Amino acid sequence: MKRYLAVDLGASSGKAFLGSVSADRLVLEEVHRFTNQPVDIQGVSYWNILALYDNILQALNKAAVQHGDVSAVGIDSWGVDFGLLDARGQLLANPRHYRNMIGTETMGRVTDQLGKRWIFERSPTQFQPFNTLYQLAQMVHDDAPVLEQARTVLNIPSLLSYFLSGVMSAEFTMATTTQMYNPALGDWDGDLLNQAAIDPSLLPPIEAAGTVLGPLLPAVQESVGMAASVILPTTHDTGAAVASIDPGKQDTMFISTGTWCLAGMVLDEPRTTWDVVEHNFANEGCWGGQYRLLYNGTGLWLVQQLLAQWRTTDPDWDYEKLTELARRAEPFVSIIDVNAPSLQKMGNMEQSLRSVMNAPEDEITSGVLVRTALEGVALRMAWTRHALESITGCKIRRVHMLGGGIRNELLCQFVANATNLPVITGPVEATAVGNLLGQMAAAGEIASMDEGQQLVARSMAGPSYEPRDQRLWEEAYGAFRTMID
Ligand code: LFR
Repeated sequence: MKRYLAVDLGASSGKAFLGSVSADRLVLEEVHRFTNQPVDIQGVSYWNILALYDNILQALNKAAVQHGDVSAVGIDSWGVDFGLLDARGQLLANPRHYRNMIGTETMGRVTDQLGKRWIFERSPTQFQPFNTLYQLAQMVHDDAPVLEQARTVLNIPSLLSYFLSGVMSAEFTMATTTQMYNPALGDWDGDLLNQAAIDPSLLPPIEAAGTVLGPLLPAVQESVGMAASVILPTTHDTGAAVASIDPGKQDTMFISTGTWCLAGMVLDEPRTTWDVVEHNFANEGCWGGQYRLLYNGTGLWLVQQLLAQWRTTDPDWDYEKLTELARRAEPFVSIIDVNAPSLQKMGNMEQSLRSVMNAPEDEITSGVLVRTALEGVALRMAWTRHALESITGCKIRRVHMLGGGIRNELLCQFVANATNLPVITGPVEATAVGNLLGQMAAAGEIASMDEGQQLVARSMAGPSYEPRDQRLWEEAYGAFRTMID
């Protein structure tokens, strides 16, 4: 039996799963799990890229110890961030965390200079201050010394795959998150890069998801105790997650849940009408060259941050305890927009949340804080449903939630209530599963992605939810609309 190792890097943790096909089922085996803890130095937050790489080596080694060999390894991660390599292929600096860009003026400066419409016509993704385009434009603006030495920009999965294989690459699904990729050209947009004073030669050629990079470097093979090929799966985590499910006819809204709630629909072509920009939707690349028309909303970020904050004084806090308190808390004590910029920064989340809540201090218990955050996520998803219908003209009849956030049954129920739609769920490990399917398709283990998605549907479907408490949620949605419009 052939085994494939998926390394899935999220903004707060990393996981490695072995996947194989047995008795017509996809079998997942977790081999390694680790925290992804950014490191703050003097006000700048960095990814601990060496710790991430070291954990990938540990995962490979554990797989070797348990099973002798694996056929391939593939890495996916969050979007937009990158490392810079010098002329000898050495990493020049620690990759920075995209959240440093929140509250900065660079996106405004670049869009004022080039025009939002001009940028969108070339690269029709969501305008986010942290897109690679703006991160690089900021370095240009600041005359960052590393840029002078830099010869190559690699997004995180490509950087780590390069450490393993020695091969530099870019991958289509990740490229579409940068706002430097032009779907009409099928390539980086040279005009856009030149106008932003970014040297186009920094960017390697773009490969399709499912490209085999080559074998592990000999030194890596020696250190982990096995040989394997390195494959570029769908390297953007959201793309990998969505690749794990049959996106259905255009009557289904998927929501990939985790730190973010990424909601949308899979289409054959990017949607480039101006209302996409007005609603701040993205066109992100999918396996096989399709596109997700997608809204990038805050997911469990607020709850993750509350938990991290409360744990510093009481290590007994965990998700179950938080969710139970939220379940028992008073509904709709305050309605918030979970996408508010003040909630996106790292720091004292309890205080940030309290300051956007419109309720007497003594009513804001821990349970209320968590419940307000979850209700807010669900209300944003209801808004996303209506926005998606208005942009596409399609009628959405059900929601398919996938990813780690579906473990939170309260969130799934709230999404059913807020959207007034039935919710189906699964798989929990959508990103790793989508990553595995990409490797299996590349290696010929499955004949097509469709076949893989059916395999997943047979192997790992989760519970379903029906909408409840309609009057209460409709009223809350009305209040939410008034607040954001
Ligand atoms: C989700 C995600 C989103 C992207 C955000 C930052 O993990 O990849 O798609 O907008 O992280 O990169």
